[in-house]
This record gives sequence, structure tokens and C-alpha cells, in this order.
Amino acid sequence: MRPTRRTFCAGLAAVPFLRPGAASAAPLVPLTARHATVQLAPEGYPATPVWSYDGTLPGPLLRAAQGSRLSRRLVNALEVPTSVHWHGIRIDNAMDGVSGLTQAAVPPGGSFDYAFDLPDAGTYWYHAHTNSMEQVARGLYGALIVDEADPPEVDRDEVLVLDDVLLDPETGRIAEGFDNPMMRSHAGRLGNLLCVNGRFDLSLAARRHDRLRLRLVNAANARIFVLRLEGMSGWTVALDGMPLAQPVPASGDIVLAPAQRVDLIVDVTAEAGAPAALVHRAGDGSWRALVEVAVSARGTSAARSAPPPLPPNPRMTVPGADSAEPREMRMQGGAMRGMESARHQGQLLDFAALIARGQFWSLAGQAGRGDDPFARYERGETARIRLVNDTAFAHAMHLHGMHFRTLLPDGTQGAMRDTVLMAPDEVTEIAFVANNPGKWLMHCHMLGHAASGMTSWIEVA
Ligand SMILES: [Cu+2]
Repeated sequence: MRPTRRTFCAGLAAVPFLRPGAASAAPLVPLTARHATVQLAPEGYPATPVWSYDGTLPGPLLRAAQGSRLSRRLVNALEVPTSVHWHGIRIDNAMDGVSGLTQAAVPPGGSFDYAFDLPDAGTYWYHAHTNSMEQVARGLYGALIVDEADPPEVDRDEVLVLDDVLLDPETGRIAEGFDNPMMRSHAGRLGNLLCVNGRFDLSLAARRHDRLRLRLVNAANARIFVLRLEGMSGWTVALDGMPLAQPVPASGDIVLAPAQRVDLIVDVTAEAGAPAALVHRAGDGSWRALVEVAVSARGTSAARSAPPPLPPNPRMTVPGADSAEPREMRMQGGAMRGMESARHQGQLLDFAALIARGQFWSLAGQAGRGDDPFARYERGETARIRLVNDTAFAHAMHLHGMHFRTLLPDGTQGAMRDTVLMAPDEVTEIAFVANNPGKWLMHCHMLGHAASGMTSWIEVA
């Protein structure tokens, strides 16, 4: 019997389409940048229109195993161009998401396929990197967790994304004025509503003696959070995703600058019903709950001993830092100090001319990303940069593509991080192995500072 068209088609469908490369041709899971409305402010205040990933704030929690590959199709359903930066991932340069440097911005209605390896376990995040000053403030951010093959034993693993939102209390809308010179030339855009995971009143439930892994991400534009544990005691086990060699007791202030992350392993010590919280230091110096922990009846386990360190990630050493020649990146500008002059778009301009162009800051004499990189490195070379904060403000300096270590005065190396907070007048030396080829941004993560001069870049051949 001759096969009918119908049976022919059915037969064809039964043939497995397992040609090489077929898997990569499958459509990627979308990550859609779009409008949404969320209730950020307390009940009684209006809801807040935001720019979101997939309609939520924060965007969806992305989670994958160390050593696996993550892929998402960014779909731009906004009216403005955008792109996604995968913050802290030691990533292929073409996937870094910096529009104008590693890719063209994705136009409204357009899409871009991100697919990259995840070499390191830890707490990372993703956020817009096109006009990020405005786009991150409007809600384009989310957490990205890369799981160890052998994670530490805890009762709960909680991802806490901190934000500091500037709302108009009358309308509930995100306040405009992203180019406000006062904010840009001072400490940056500070908000009037602190949120964790999009809630001003986030509360966790736990039992006494529960062990929690708290993964804190600071997604705020400019707020430096100063945090403490109340009714809990614990250890810092990772910074900016990278495990510490040994857990460090988190008994004092936990300082989290914009873009930084900290992984804590904490034990609930409060009695049932007694106060337990992650508290933050408010502007008036008082300590207020940021995340409350409702402690219920005693858990089954008793108090435990200190946790072992997390398994290290690959390539965490920086050999040759001592003998590497430091290059100085002087940070200048801002209110109270200003600067003599800086180069901007190929011209040497005095401070008044820079201000007229919305440039309040400079890095190594350059305001904004120039045509030439701050430094070029051979692949595999150990790079050393001496950051000199010549301004009256704190800055959170972030390097894309590679983690660095700070070089401490006693000759040892600090924790491996991707963002370092610098106080006014502070000098910090950082060193890293320039083993990731490409063009990598280096900028202040107070996003108003980055948008008004504090953006530089390096190139690894
Ligand atoms: Cu800054």
C-alpha cells in the first residue's frame, strides 16, 4: 500500500531530529524586558509602574549548576533600547551586555540571545547595562545563583535582593530626574523606600537553631547598606560570589556597596517569638529591621559549630601581584572637590565645560568611556591598578569579566571580588590575572557617577 500523505507525515514526525547542533537551534527561554505594575509602597499608597524582567521585581531568580551553561533570549518589549549584563560572571566578552562596547543595544521590539558558561559557583545578579542609571532604578535587575555541586548543609537558602527606590509618594511612580546634577555630583541617587525582593516588609519564617544561607545582593543605584544580624549569629562565607578561604564571623557591621554581594551562613539564636532580623543602619543612626525573621518553636537541632568553607572556585589565585607594575587610576571630581580638567569625547575640558556636558567625575583624567582603554594587557598577564580616590565621596569600583584581589598594606591579598568600596581619600591597589580576552568596563557602580564620568575600560588581548 502506498503511504498516504498523512502516514508519511506521521512517520516523518517519528524520526528523531537528532542532528548535531540541533539542541542549540532550539528556541531559547525568553527573558522579556517589559512594563509591569507592582505594589512596592505600603498599602494605601498607589502601586508602582516599573520596567521589569518577565513582569516581576526583582526579575525571575535564575539558578543553574556550576559548570553548566545559561541561555536566555532577551526580548525587548520596552520603548527604549536595552541590554543585559551578567554581573560577576567571568563570561565570554560578547555576552557581557555592555551596549556600545560588547554589543549593540537591543532596539524596542528586538531580541538578543545570551548563552554562556558558568565557571564559578556563587551569588551573582543580572541587570540592564544600557542607560543603567535609569533602567536599573526602574527595576531591570534580578538574582543569578550558581549552585555548587556540593552545597553546604543549611535548612534554608534565601536570596535577598536589596534596593533603595526613589518614589513619588503621591503617585507611587518611580521619581524622574535621573540626570539631576545634584544627585550625580554628590552621593548618587538615594531613595526613600528600602525594598528586599520587591517588598518593604519582607519577613522570613524560621525555627530556633535553624541554619540559613542568606545571599544578599545590593541592587540599589547608590545606597551603601550597613547591616547587622539581630537574634542570629553567623559567618561570611563568600563575597561577590567568591568563597572565602575561611568563614569570617559576621559579628560586626556588614557593609554592602552597590552591586556587591555577600553570602552569610547564620544560625537563628533568638527564642521563639523573640526579635530576629537583618537590620540596617538608618540615616539617623538607629538600627531598623530590613528583613524580619519570625522565630517559631524550637527546631530539632541544637546550636551547631562553625560551617566549613565553601568549595573554592577555579582560578582564584593572583600570582605575581607583588612584582607587577601598578598603573594609577586617579578618581576625581564631584561636589566639594571638583577637578581642574579632564578629557571628554576627545577634548580636554575644564571643570565648568565638563559640568555643562553633565560630566562631574573622571577616572585617570578621562570623563566617560574614551576611545582608548585605560590599559591594555597581554592575555595571562597579572594586572595591577592603584585606585586613588581623590574625591569627597565613596565609590564602588567594579571590573567586568574578571575578579580581582585587593593588595593589603601588610603584603597579603584581600578577598577576591568584582566590586570594591572606596572611602573618600582612600587608596586601594587591586590585582588580577588578565586571562579573559576582550573589552571590559571598569566603572563606579553608583550608577549616577558612572553615567556622569566614572566609566573607564581595559582591554585584554
Ligand atoms: Cu562613584
